[in-house]
Amino acid sequence: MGAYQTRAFRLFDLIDTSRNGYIDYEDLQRAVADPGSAEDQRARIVRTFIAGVAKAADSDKDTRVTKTEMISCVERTMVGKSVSGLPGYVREVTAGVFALMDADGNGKIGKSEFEKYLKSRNVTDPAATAEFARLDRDGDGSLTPEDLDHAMHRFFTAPENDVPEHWLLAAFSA
Ligand SMILES: [Ca+2]
Ligand SMILES: [Ca+2]
Ligand SMILES: [Ca+2]
Repeated sequence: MGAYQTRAFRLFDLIDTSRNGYIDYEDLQRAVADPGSAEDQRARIVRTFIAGVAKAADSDKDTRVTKTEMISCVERTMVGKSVSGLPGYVREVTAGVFALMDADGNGKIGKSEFEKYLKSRNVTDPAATAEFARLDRDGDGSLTPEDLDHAMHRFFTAPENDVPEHWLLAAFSA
């Protein structure tokens, strides 16, 4: 199995909270009590991905998505295509993760915002913190929405193993 398949399956397993081997509406998280809170934002990100992938990947129309369906969808819609061609729901998820990290809402993510985000998601792996420098393509100490679009594109399409992924998986882990 190639590197992007492995990453997509890690994401799949995080989303499949009912552990039945499908991404389906059982995996949708209940609305949280506090609208606008970080937990609510995060639940929306997960819902956006599930709804998008349910539409884009369910080739046999049985209202649930298998890993095979997800990978064929990734290969059909993302692999070999440019960053600007990322499907709408994927871009929406990326924008959601960006907003979750951008605590002060200034349209950029500083290193401390990135670290706070990881901490809030209970991610303590030093490799996760080190992703900031790798995501910051121009090295100016802050991340733009475009940086995350590129990272998302690499997550789903790059043939190499060593691609930043904690920043994304953190938003999907319960
Ligand atoms: Ca299906
Ligand atoms: Ca910010
Ligand atoms: Ca930058």
